[in-house]
This record gives sequence, structure tokens and C-alpha cells, in this order.
Amino acid sequence: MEYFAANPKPGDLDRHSTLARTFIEQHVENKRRVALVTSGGTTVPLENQTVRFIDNFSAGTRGATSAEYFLENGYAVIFLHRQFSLLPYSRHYSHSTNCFLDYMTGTEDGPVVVQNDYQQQMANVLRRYRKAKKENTLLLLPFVTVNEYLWNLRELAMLMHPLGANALFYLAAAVSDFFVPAERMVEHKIQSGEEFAQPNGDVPTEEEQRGRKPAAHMDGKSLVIDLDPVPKFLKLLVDGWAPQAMIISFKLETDPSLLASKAKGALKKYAHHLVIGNLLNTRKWEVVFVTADGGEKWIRVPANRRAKSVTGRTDDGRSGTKDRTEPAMEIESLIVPEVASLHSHMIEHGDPRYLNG
Ligand code: PAZ
Repeated sequence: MEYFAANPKPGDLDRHSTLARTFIEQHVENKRRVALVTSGGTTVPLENQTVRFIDNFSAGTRGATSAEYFLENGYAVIFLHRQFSLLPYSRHYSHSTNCFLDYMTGTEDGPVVVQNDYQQQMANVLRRYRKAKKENTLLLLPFVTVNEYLWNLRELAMLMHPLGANALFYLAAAVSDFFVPAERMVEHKIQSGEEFAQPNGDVPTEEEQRGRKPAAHMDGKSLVIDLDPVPKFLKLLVDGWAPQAMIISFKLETDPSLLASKAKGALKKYAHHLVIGNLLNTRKWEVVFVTADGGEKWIRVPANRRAKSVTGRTDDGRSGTKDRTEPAMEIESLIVPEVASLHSHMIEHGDPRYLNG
């Protein structure tokens, strides 16, 4: 595909590929199902030597939480995640207080131990984490940019071929729809002061000489950004990179009246197995499963299990601290078994897309 000829291969792709190959071989051998869970937001760098970039809100809660439930359901998980976003197991402690040391107690000279209040919960998380380590069922692979995400996704999909229908793609990452292609990326930090601003008019810049206008440039005092659409990778995944796997994508909207129709539209366009629709403001309590047969099924956390007040960071997991509400029941504990059961059905009875004519 043209995209991969025109945009550079990430420096750590070969290392990721080696790790993933060994991981997948092990699970092909023991016939375990493998879920590729994507998680967190992709960045869109504006400069090659990147100072400025465009980002999005995703903290990776959906992906990290789902990964744990996939492991509980017997899957091995390749966790393709935004670097420094939430991770399975550590998520319970990394973003919920100002510092993990808040969970500890002890004198200055030690010993330092986990506070009584957290002993039970931490022992439980530790047991599950150790099991995943012992059985080598969790592989963590980071990305930062949308370009890294796409290269990794393609590479992993191809490596997962030997798994056949035992492979599952659970695409929860918030992937940018727009990006700066390599050929339109400026090399250096965009200068905001007019004195050093790169010319955008009479004198052609290096990028303009190479053929296309730079995607980001100063126009007087304004920064003008002109992005290209990201290629429709889901189509490539479904038709070419992973034709035998079960593929589940997420659709995020903010307008409730659009959610179901957009989810149905995506399913029709890409012809994969399931779209899970969610709204920005209610995504922790309810999602809708949209299937190819036109089915629409809402999954909801019961009202009395929805909210408990905790003090911690804001929803993006990065910016400051404040009181917030969090679900007492994690909706992923309902989503993942449902997905696993659809996957079992496909493995046992064949791909529903190719049945009944
Ligand atoms: O990472 P998070 O838990 O804060 O958010 C999860 C989510 C809303 C990004 C995910 O559920 C989702 O909808 N991902 C796909 C987004 C999209 O491309 O439409």
C-alpha cells in the first residue's frame, strides 16, 4: 500500500516484531486464543524533530481494563498501547492517587509495606499479574504516533495469521483520522516569531521544492495546519491483513442521535464482525453492540453499581487532580465475556459473514 511506501518505518518495529513472533508461536502451539487489544490515543506530530503534536483525550482505560478481562477469559493479549497510558494491572495504582507511594506505609528506616486498607485488593491484582507473567500471556508493545500505530498494526496482523480464527482484534485505541504525511512534514520546530518564521509565500520551502506544501506553516501570526486523511486501515485489516480473524472496532461519538447509525455505517463499509458504539460522556456505563445482522444490543452497568466517588486525576489521566466519579462495576467485565462468547461461536460454527449464502 502507498501509505507504507511513503511514511517511515518506526525504529523499534523490528524489535516489536521479534517479540511478537515468539509470543504468537508459543500460543499457536498451545492453541490459546490471542487478542490484539489496541489502547490509548495516537499523536500527530507537526514537525519531524517533534516539539508540537496533536493529541486526543484517551487515557487507555477501556483497553487496559479489557486486556485484564481477556486474560481472565483465557486469552493471551498483545497490548498495543500509547506509551505511558494506562496498563493492565498497574492501572489500579498508577493514575488513581497522586503517587503510588500513597499506598505504602512504614517508618523512614523501613520496612515499608502496603497499607492495611489496600492489602486485599493489591494481593488480588498481584496474583493475576503474576499468573500472566508466569504463563507469558501478556505482551506490552508501545506506540506514540499514528504512523507507529499503523505500522505496528499491520505487522502484528500479519504475524497473527498462523492463529487463524483464534485471533481476535479489539480496536479500542482512539486513532486520529487526520495526519501529516512524511512528505509534507517540516524538519524543524515551527517558528512562531515573525522574525524567524519559515517563508510560506514567495520563496519555496524545502518541502515545497520536493513537491507538496508543508502541512503546518505560519501565516502572519497564525499557525495554519492542513492535514491529510489517514487511510482507511480497517478495510485493509479486514480484507487483507487479517482475513480469518474476528475483528471488533469501537465507534466513539458525542451526539447520541448519531451513534447507532454511525456504528451501522462502519460495519456496512468495512464488513467486519462487531462495532461497539460508545458516547464520550457515558462510555463507562453503557455501550451498544452493533452486529452485521442489524442487531443492536445495549450493555449497561446496573444503576446501583454505577458511581462511587474517588479522589484522583481527571479523566485524561494526566492533567492534575480533582474529585471524580468512577463505576463500581467495570463495564469491561460485561463487554469482554460477551465478545469472547461471539468469538467462541465463530470458532465453533464458522465465520458468520460467510454462512447462510
Ligand atoms: O481510553 P478511554 O477509556 O478513555 O476511551 C476509550 C475510547 C472511547 C477511546 C474507546 O472506547 C473508543 O471508542 N475507541 C475508538 C474511538 C474511535 O476511533 O471512534
